[in-house]
Amino acid sequence: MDRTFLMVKPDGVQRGLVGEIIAKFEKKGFKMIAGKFEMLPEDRVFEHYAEHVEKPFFPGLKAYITSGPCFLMVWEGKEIVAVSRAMIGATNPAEAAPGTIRGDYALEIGMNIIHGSDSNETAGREIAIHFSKEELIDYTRIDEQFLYE
Ligand code: DAT
Ligand code: MG
Repeated sequence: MDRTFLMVKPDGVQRGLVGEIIAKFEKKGFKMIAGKFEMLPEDRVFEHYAEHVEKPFFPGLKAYITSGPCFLMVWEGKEIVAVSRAMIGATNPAEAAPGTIRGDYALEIGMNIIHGSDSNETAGREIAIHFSKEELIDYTRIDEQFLYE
C-alpha cells in the first residue's frame, strides 16, 4: 500500500486545524500509521527541505517551520501521494482550489498550513527523516472491506 508523509505546520496547529485536517484524511478512507507532535529540530529542517536550502525564501521558511510545534504523520492508502496532494491544493493558497485544505484555510504561500510529500520516492525519504521503523504501526482499519474492492 502507498504511504505519504503529512505535517500540519505551525500555523495550522496555532489556528486549531489539526483535528479537522486529520478528519478529512480519515473520512477519505486513508489510515494514519504514525503521528507525533513536536518542534522540528534544525537538522531535520535542512534534511526535509534539502531541495530548497539554497533558495531565497529558505531563511523565512526555516523561521516559520520552527516557530512552533508541528503535527507529523504517516498515512497509508491507495494512491495516497497524488490524492493527498490534490486534497491539500496548490502551494500558493491564493491559487488553491476551494475545497482543498490550502484553498479553504490559508491566504499566503509562506503560511500554507500543511506539507504533503510530492512523489512516492519523496514520501519514502521524508518518512525516514522524521520517523523510525518502530514508530510505524501496522494494523487493519475495520472499514477496509468497504473501502477497497
Ligand atoms: P509544497 O509544499 O506544495 O510541496 P514546495 O515543495 O515547492 O511546495 O515548497 C515547500 C514550501 O516552501 C512551500 O510549502 C512554501 C514554501 N515556498 C515555496 N515556494 C515559495 C516561494 N516562492 N516563496 C515563499 N515560500 C515558498
Ligand atoms: Mg514540496
